[in-house]
Amino acid sequence: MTEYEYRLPQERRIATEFPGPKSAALAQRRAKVVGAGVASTLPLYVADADGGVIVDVDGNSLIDLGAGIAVTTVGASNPAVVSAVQNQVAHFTHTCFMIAPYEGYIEVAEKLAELTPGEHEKRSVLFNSGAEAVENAVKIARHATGRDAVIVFDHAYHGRTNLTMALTAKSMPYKHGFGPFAPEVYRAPMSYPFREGLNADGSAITGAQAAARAISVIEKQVGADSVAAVLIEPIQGEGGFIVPAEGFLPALAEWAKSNGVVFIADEVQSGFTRTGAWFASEHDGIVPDLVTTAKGIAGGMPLAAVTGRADLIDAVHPGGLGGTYGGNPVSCAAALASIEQMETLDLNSRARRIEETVTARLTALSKEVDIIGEVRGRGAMLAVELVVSGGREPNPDATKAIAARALKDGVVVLTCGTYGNVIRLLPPLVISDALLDEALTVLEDSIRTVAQEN
Ligand code: PLZ
Repeated sequence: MTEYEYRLPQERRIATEFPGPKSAALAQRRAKVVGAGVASTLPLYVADADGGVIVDVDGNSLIDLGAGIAVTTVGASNPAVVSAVQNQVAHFTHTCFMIAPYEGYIEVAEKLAELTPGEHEKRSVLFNSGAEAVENAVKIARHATGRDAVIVFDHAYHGRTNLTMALTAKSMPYKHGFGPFAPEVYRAPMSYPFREGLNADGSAITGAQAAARAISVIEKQVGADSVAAVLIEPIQGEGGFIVPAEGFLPALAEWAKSNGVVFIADEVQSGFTRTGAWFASEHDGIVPDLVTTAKGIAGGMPLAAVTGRADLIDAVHPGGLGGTYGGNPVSCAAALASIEQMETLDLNSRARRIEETVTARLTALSKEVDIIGEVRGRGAMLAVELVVSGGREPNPDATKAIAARALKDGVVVLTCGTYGNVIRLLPPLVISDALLDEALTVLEDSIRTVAQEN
């Protein structure tokens, strides 16, 4: 990585018990006014964040391996983003692109056309959140095809709004008690190599076989000519950082193409250099018809997009897509600065370096302890799936215990997975090598300790 100037000391510093007195006081105030349905992973309240650290109100400095769920790829206070935002707010915070348009929105759309997979003519529409982008991709696909059905997959996560809850697989906590859900959503089996059975002859199920299985469900239960879209995360995020078997995504994309079905890649979590490529779709050589993006796109400011084939997106009548804040000028300025930072700091290479370091260390550890089922992922979207000693049974208790121990020692790691048994690593890509190494040592110690207790 070329030079990145850190504002805060890049260090792990434990100043108090967790939570410290100021965080404890904030927790008390929070309980009286903030809805209980919003849960926080950390018991600490943030005062500052930069590079690879989060500093709390009591002066603790934690190493951040979560990046606010894959958002602060360029850092939580990247100087280029800060200055672009400051400059933009000093001019105008909002005019509403649907009322009085501005250049920043167009520039972001130009960048999206350049960076997303494929050389075809593209259009983009900007929104505020990942869920909103996914909803709009479905709107576009339905409008363009005149069909209703949307195919999603086991373990999928696409958001918390009514339609995206229907698209999301996991009931607790995302859907439980929140129905009824939007209709015409059908779920197909995913390719999940670690949890897949083997063929009768003991060979692993290939991506092509897993795709054939999914396609058969779609054709038998829905019918190809009713399907508007196949919607999939090229690497599943909340569902467990599941990397499908090679060939799965290309076979699905091919089937979609030959059946007039819109193939939507949800790259909200995997996009924008996270996996060592601009988009995770590139690893599988697929060119989606539509791509949804959010999170990493704007360095922490809320922005999301649907980008894709001009003929599909332009099929929608003028006025059919929009929203008051979609493509807010401050978020657009932040996005342009973030993307420029990804380019100048070459964060794709950085993500691949992080993959090498982390994978080597955790794979070595997996030979030493027997609760690591699999180490997987791409770039800086990496995961450890935890199992009951020696087998494949999910081990959510060990997972929670490991994350809690790491936190106690000043390292923030997030968990995920349908079975709650996956530790995921999503560091800001500007984290220093030294800090990443230190965080890995803490994580390894936590895993070793928990493995001994199991
Ligand atoms: N699609 C692939 O990962 C958001 C959500 C965490 P929003 N993932 C983190 C939580 O518990 O709410 C996500 C995603 C993929 C869509 C979304 C939704 O993005 O910006 O949270 O709406």
